[in-house]
Amino acid sequence: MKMLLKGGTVINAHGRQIADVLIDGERIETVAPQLTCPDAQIVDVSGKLLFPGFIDAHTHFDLDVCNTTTADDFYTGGRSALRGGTTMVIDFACPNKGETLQYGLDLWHKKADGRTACDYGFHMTIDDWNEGIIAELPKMFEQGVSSFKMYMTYPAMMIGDEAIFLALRKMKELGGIAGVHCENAGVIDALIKEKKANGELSPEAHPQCRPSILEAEAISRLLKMAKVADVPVVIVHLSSEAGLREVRAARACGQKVYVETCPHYLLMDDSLYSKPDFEGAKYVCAPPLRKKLDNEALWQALADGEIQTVSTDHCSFTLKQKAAGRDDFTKIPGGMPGVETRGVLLYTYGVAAGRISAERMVEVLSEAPAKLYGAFPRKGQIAPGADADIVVYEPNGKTVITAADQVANVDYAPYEGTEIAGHIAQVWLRGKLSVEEGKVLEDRGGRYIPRGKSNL
Ligand code: DUC
Ligand code: ZN
Repeated sequence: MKMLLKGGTVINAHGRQIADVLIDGERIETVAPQLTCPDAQIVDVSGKLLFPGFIDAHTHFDLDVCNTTTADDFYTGGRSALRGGTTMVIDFACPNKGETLQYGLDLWHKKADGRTACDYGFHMTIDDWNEGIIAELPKMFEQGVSSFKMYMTYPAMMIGDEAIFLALRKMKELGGIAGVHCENAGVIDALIKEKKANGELSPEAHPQCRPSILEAEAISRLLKMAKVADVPVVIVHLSSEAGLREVRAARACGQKVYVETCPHYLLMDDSLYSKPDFEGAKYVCAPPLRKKLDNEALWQALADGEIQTVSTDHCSFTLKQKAAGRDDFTKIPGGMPGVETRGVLLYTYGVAAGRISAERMVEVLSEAPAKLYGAFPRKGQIAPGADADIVVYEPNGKTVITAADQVANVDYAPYEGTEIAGHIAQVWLRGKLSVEEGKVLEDRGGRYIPRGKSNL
């Protein structure tokens, strides 16, 4: 069955045109003005903006963490993502220390296969380092996993500088790319002990134990290790101007560094941790929210091309789960929901607010993650041959974000009451109308997308 989306403005990362999009099955056949095709079903999208399906390269669905499990699994998280215009997520498969990578990958397939609304891939978390894991790395590539994650904090997952360095060398040898969570674990632990000794146990203490300079220190250390290993790296969820300065310094010396940030580091600040009645817990995540000056520095960096991608770090917990830390902020599970609102927030506060162009939005939400994580040209663009993943955006009118409206399995919305410019009218996933006016029509249509090597 052919579909012809007629009269919209097609926006790719490097330009826009008023054009019709002819879809044949799962793929885009032609993009051109005034197309006719007698055997196609016509869909009028005049006046709408057509974006390539968004890719969220940083989600945590169905993750056991902090003595609990994230509120969103692949079913609820996938629906939430798709409703927000995200047609592909790349989630972090996460074996425990002592388990094999293959066990972790098989487990993530079990969690996701047949029950996810959007397409998906997996990064592999390297939270252990031994001969077995080294031997398994090439097998990950054979199964479509070309990107890896390492942590410089969290005892359950961190592996230390020596192992990080050796893993980076392996990335160089195998052509993989690693994203790293950069925070200084030791100093954070010391600051937490001080806070506890002083009886400072509310969410307000959380950002004070994780100052931005400790993100900057870890970024600097990582980048120096990557320099010696002679390999590009990704700084995931960059939160601060201090961290950005370290990236600039490395780039000035010729190093290749990719940077991801998240909507919450662009739009929210640490004053939220002081909200009364334990409300600050809603915003506990790591790295923590920073200052308004950091928000502005990151927006500028996004506009200037210093930041390549915007993902969500979607790691959702209900208020009941957050309440585990009512008497001790270190027990608040860290993370927030985000997949459902990333696109509309970027459109509203980026494009409609005049901070970035719609093309730049497409670059950071679609094309760059597709290229960085080896899914381009199949994903990340509206072009002949690509998967027909299309977000049909109505730019007129206003909508409001509320927890009551969202399909994520969470009983609060970090952006509750925020007014949005326009709304997502339709989402097409591989040629199938899968969301219409907020209603998710296809619950389990997502497919595993094996990825090749990074080509950004
Ligand atoms: N940060 C969070 O806030 N949650 C999940 C993992 C992470 O790095
Ligand atoms: Zn994360």
